[in-house]
Amino acid sequence: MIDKIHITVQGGDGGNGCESYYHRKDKKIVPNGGDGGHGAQVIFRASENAQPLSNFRFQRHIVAEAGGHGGSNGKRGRNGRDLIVLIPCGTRIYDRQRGFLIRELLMPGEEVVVAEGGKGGVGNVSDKVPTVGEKGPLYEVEMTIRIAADVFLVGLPNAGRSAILNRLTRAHVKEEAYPFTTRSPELGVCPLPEERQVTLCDLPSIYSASHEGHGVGNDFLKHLEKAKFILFVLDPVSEFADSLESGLELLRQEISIYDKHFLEIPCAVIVNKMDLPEAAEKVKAAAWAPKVPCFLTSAKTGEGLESLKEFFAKIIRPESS
Ligand SMILES: Nc1nc2c(ncn2[C@@H]2O[C@H](COP(=O)(O)OP(=O)(O)OP(=O)(O)O)[C@@H](O)[C@H]2O)c(=O)[nH]1
Ligand SMILES: [Mg+2]
Repeated sequence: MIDKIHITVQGGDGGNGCESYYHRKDKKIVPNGGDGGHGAQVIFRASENAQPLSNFRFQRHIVAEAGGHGGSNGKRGRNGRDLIVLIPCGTRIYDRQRGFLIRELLMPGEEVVVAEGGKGGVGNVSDKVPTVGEKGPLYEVEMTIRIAADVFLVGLPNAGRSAILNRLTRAHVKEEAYPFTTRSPELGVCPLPEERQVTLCDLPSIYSASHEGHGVGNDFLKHLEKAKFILFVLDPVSEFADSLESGLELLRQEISIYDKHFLEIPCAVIVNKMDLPEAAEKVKAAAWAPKVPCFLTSAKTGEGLESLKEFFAKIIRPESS
């Protein structure tokens, strides 16, 4: 899933002013060139029916309509028609060159002018000096979106997050026996009783050096800003942590480095791979009891996944499903 895209946005060029003369019967020459029309602006509008950000890959340069050129007899060129670009609600729009946030559009119908149109040129009517229209300004824009899922799966590499997402939803995310398979957030919808559902998001893995940019980095943690719930997925036989406790502590530490408020998001723990005898033994020996709800699961056999769904039904209120 693409959550960030770079594009260029350009306002429409202004139309040129016209230089023309009217030869009167009394031999007098009267300048009568009209002004050029103004170029159109590019307006981004939030909409629930907008295409996903990924579709902008096929439309990297957005340009608004140019203004018409002025004509003789003082005829003014027409103004370009503004270009409305629908973008998903929750998109943040940044000016990349000047490095600031232009706006975050949250609610449907909210809009912002991203590129203004160039002014139309002046015609030579009334002896003015004719000018060409202004070029529409060009901006390099970055759009990012926060994923609005109910539950985010956070874990060390290879813990089985993607496997759990695939078992609970109809997602077909790649699961492999090596770490860092998932490189961008993946979504799936898990059906619950009474026609309810919960949206799950599998985030790429984090480990002790994620905040230094290693692995897949930690930029994707921005999506936790909208998280209602975090499920920490732990692997008892992980090579990235000595124990379940230290694994959870490492995950909590990494998310708090990104934003300490993330520690306040309600959470639960999944101890996965319970079908492996060595995992089951380690869990038994550790006799660890985290302070938050804990589920013992196996994405391979399906163990514990029904209890997890029952838990989702409790934590996700009907109106938000
Ligand atoms: N035995 C067993 N293997 C599992 C289980 N869950 C996942 N696996 C395996 O563990 C490996 C990693 O699973 P993934 O789902 O790709 O793990 P991930 O947490 O998404 O890992 P990355 O995205 O690569 O960081 C795969 O080979 C899975 O088949 C489980 O419950 N039991
Ligand atoms: Mg994965």
